[in-house]
Amino acid sequence: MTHMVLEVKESLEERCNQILRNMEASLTARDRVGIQDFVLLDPHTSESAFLDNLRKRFHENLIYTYIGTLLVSVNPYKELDIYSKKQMDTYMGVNFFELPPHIYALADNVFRTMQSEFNNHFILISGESGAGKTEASKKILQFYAVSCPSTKLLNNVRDRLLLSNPVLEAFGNAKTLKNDNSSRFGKYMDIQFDHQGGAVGGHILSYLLEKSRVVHQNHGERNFHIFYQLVEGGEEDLLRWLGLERNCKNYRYLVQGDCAKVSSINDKSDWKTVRKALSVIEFSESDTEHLFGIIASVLHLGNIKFDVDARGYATLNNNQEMHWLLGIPNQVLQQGLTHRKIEAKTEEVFSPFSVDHAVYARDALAKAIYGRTFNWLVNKINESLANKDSSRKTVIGLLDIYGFEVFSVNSFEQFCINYCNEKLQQLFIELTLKSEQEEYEMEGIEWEPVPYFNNKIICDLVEEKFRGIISLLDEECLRPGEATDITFLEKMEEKIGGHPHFVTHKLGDQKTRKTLDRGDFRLLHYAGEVTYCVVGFLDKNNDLLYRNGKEMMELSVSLMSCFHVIIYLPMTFKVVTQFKSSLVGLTEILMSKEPWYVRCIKPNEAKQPGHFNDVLVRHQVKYLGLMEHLRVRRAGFAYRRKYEIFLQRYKPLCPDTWPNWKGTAAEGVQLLIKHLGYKPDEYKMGRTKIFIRHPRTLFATEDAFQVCKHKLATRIQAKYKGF
Ligand code: AOV
Ligand code: MG
Repeated sequence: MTHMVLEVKESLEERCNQILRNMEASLTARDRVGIQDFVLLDPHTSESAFLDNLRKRFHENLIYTYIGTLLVSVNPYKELDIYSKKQMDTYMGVNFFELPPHIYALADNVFRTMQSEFNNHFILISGESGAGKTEASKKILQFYAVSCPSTKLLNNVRDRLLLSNPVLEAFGNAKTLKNDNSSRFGKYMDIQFDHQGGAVGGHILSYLLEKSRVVHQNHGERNFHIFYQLVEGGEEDLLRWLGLERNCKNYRYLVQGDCAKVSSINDKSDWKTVRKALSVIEFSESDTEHLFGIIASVLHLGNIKFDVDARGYATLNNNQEMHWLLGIPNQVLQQGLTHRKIEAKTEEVFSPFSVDHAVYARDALAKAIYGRTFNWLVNKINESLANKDSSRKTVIGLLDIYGFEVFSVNSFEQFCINYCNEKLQQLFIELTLKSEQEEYEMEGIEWEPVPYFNNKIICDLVEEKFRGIISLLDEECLRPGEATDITFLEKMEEKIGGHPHFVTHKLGDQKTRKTLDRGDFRLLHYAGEVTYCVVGFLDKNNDLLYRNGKEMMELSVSLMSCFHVIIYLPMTFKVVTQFKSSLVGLTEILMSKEPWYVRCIKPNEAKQPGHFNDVLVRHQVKYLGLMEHLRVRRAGFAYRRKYEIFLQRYKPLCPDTWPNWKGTAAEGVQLLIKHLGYKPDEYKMGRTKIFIRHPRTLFATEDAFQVCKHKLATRIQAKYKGF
C-alpha cells in the first residue's frame, strides 16, 4: 500500500507541474492572445488592463476569458468555428484550466462536479439585451446533448430537450431594436440526469411574457416570430384553411413596427424547423391545428374594424374576418366585442362600447389568448420532457432571461425586465461578493474586505412593502375611475421622492442633471439610468380583460379543445406583483443549488463583428461587478470543501488516513495534504472547511485520486480472479 501511495504522490507532482507548464505556456503567448484567466493578470490590475485583455482576445476571436471559474463571454456577432463536435470531444472530461477557456469547459466542469458530488447546480447567464445569453444557453444544452451517455430512449429525451428551443423561441422571441432574436420571456430550464449521467428529462419555467407585443410594436420592431413564420412559410392548404393570405402587410398586428422582413431572419426555413420540432415534442395533428388556428385567429382579430353608429357607439360590420375567430358563435362575438356585460342584481345589462373602448377590448382579448396559448405550450413541452421514473436525479438548471434594456422610450415592459435584472444582480452579489466574504469571516480566515456596490437599495425601492414602486402601483390600480398614470406618478413623488435612485421632473434632477418630462420618472439602475414614461402603467398592470372577453374564450371551440380546462383568469392579482412573487420563487430554486456564472458582454450597439467599443464594454465591466469579482477571487480561494467531504474522497491517497481514519476530519485532512505536499500558501484551514487557493492544486489531487482508484480496482480484480 505504501508503495502505491508513493507512486500516487509522484504522479501528483507530475500533474501539478504539467498544469503549471500549460499555464506558463499560455503566459508566454500573452502578448498576442492576452491572458485566459484574469486571475493571472498583475495583482494590481486596473480596469484599463482588464479591458485591454478583453479587447486583445476579442480581436483574435477569443471571446471567452475566465475569472477563476466564472466565464466572461463577448458576443462576436459572427459565426466562429469553435462549436463543432470535435471541439466538444476535446473539452469532454478535461480539467477546466488545461484548455483555452470555452463555454464547453464550463458545461463539462459543472457536469463532472454534479456527477462526483451528486448534487444540484445552476448556471446563471446574464448580460444586457443582445449580449449573447440565449446563444450561450443553447451551446450548453447542445454540449450536454452530445456529451452525455446515450441510449435509444435517452436520444428521444435529448431530441426533445434540443427541439423545445426553436418552438419556445418562435412563440416567445421577437426582433427588437437591440436584438433580432430578443427573448421576450424569462426562461429557467432544469435538465435532469440519472446516476450514470444520462439526460433523462427536463422542466421549464417561464416568466412574464411581454404580451403587449401581440397588439403593438414600436418602430423597427416585430411581433413574435411565429406570426411571420406562419404567414411566410405556412403550407398553401394550411393558409387557405386558416383564411390567411401570404402577405404580412395585410395584418395590422404585424406591421406597426414597419419591418416585417428582417435580413438576418429566414421565416420560411424557421417555420419548417418549428413544424418538425412540434412533432418531435409530441404535438398531435389536432393540437397543431388548434395551435395555428389560434395564431391565425389573433391575426384576424387584429383586423377587425369598428364603425360608429348613430349614437356614437361601436358597431361591427359584417366582417370578413369573423369566420375564423376561434369557433366562437358569431353573435356572441359581435356582442362581446362591442358591449360590456355588467351584472346587476337580477339581470345582465349590456352597456355599449365607444370605438376606442371596443379596440381596447379587442386588443385585450388578443393578448389574453396569446398569453394563455404560450403557457399551454410550455405545459405541453413539460409533459413531453417529464421523466416518470422516480429514482433520484440530479439537475443542472440553465437561467436565460431578457437582458437589461434601455430604449429612447421605456415603458412598463422595460420596468419589469430591468427590475428582473436587478434581482438577478442581487442574487449574484449575494452568492459571490457577499457570502464569499462572509464565509471567510465565519471560518476565521484572515481577509481584507473588498468594497462593492450593493444594488439591494434599488431592489428595495421597487419592491418594499407599502412604499416600494410595485406597492404604490398596485394601490393605484385598486382605485378605478379615480387613479390615473399621473396620480401614480404623484404618489411616487410623495412617498419615495427622496430616494437617491429615483428622479422626476418635479423633484428637479440634481441627481443626474438631465431634464425630464412631466410624465416621466427615472430610475438609477445598477446598469445605468433609465427614464420610464408613466403612460400605460396602470392599464398594463391591471391587464384587464372584460368579463365578456373571458366568456368568449370559454365559448371558443378552438381554445377549449386546446386547453381542455375552464380558463381561469384571476382578476385581482396585478401583473407586476405576480411577477415579483414568481421571481421570489425562482430565487429560492436557485439558492438551493450550486451556482456557476456566465457573464455576457455586448461589444457594440450596431450588432457588427470586429467592433469593440471601449466605452460600452467598460460600462458593462463596471456594472457587472467583474473587477470586484476578480479582486475577491484573486485574494481568495477558488475552492473550498467541508473537511468530511474532502477526507472521504481523498483518504485513499495517504497511508495514515486509509482505510479508516479515527481522528477528527480536520486532523485527517491535515495529514492528507501534508502527505500530498501542499505548499503553505496554497491552502488555509478554516473552522469547518479546507480552502484551496488555485483550482490546479485540486485538479492534480483529483487526477491522483482517479489513478489510485483505477489501481485499486485492478488490484481487487486480480485478487479475486481465482474465486
Ligand atoms: P441575448 O439573449 O443576450 O439578448 P442573444 O443570445 O440572442 O442575446 O444574441 C444576440 C445575437 O448575437 C445572436 O442572434 C447572434 O447573432 C449573436 N451571437 C451571440 N452569441 C454568439 C456566439 N457565441 N457566436 C456567434 N454569434 C453570437 V435578449 O434575449 O435581447 O436579453 O433579451
Ligand atoms: Mg435572449
